Amino acid sequence: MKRSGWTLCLGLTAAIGLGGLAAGCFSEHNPTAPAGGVCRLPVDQGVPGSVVVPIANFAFSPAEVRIRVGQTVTWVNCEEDATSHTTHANGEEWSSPLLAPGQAFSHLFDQAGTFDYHCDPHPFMTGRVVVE
Ligand SMILES: [Cu+2]
Repeated sequence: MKRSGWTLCLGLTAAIGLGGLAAGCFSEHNPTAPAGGVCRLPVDQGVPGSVVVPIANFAFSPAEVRIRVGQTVTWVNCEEDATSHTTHANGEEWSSPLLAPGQAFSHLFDQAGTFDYHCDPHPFMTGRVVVE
């Protein structure tokens, strides 16, 4: 029974290649390993065509994204500790609740423009969405 996980990894090797697989198997079998930038987006938040802005190390990265009218930006808190963040438009076009690590917030941009935003608990965290 314990070998089933490894069997799965071996199967994936063929599908995605040795490099990606080695990392995947390692983390899967070593829960104490650092996440190494792994940031999971909840399945129901994955909007096709949307742009994901990870929040990590007290920063939106990238700080500026360019999208087209009708696209969605999804922010996801990728902090590896318990730090919560928000994404809050300076012009009040959107305002997320506090996002704990692993949580995401999406906003659909239906108008062109330049939208600056910040994080409420950490006003030094700023970002910009340019909608063309
Ligand atoms: Cu913050």
